Amino acid sequence: MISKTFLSLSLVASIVTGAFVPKAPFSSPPASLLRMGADSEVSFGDLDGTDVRVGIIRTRWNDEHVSNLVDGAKKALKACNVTDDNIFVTEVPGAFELPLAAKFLALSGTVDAVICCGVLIKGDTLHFEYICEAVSSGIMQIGLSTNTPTIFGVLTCLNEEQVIKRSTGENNHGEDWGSTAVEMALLKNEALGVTAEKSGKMANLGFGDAKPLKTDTEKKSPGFF
Ligand code: RBF
Repeated sequence: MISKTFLSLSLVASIVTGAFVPKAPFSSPPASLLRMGADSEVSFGDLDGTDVRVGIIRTRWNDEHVSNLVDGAKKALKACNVTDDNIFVTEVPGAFELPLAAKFLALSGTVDAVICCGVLIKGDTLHFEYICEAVSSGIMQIGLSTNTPTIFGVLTCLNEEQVIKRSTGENNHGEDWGSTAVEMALLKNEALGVTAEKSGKMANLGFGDAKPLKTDTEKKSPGFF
């Protein structure tokens, strides 16, 4: 009952503000603009992250592998025009600490997206299972509760060989995470009707003719996030 009411309110608020108008089917960028991610499982359009600020939170556990992933993420951010000044890197001890640090960073309001970067390798005990579950659901919750796109940049592998395959060379998953962070930051801005500071343009990610919200009342409309 409560969730039905909430959904109806969200829908009404979205229609009233006119800011969140999904197109069906979602338009995809022309093939010429597509860049393939690591292992070619996902493709990305032409993302302009000129005004996007990204926080990377990385673990010291599995330091070497995580550094490779962070390098991959930075490479993709730069390919999307994110400037060095707009990339912030913070460390935490292990993956279990990632969600809370992501929450602090998201609440600081200083970034448009957060990438949580770590590597979990299965050992002989049940720690792996507990930490994987806690970290993945924790990171999801931070995105949903703070409205800051929070990227799950954590490899959960059975052994080091699997980690190396996914964190080096052409198959560095960090690159996907960098592009995903920019896409989600732009998508959030588009959904909220925020135009890019420099170009004054809206990203074209499928939310239709989003118009900037005009009044504080519209911005605080119940049910809209
Ligand atoms: N943190 C990681 O980021 N990756 C790991 O593979 C990892 N393995 C762990 C295995 C054990 C047995 C323990 C006790 C901790 C491990 N941690 C790992 C650290 C964990 O994420 C966290 O930093 C600590 O549990 C402190 O909260």
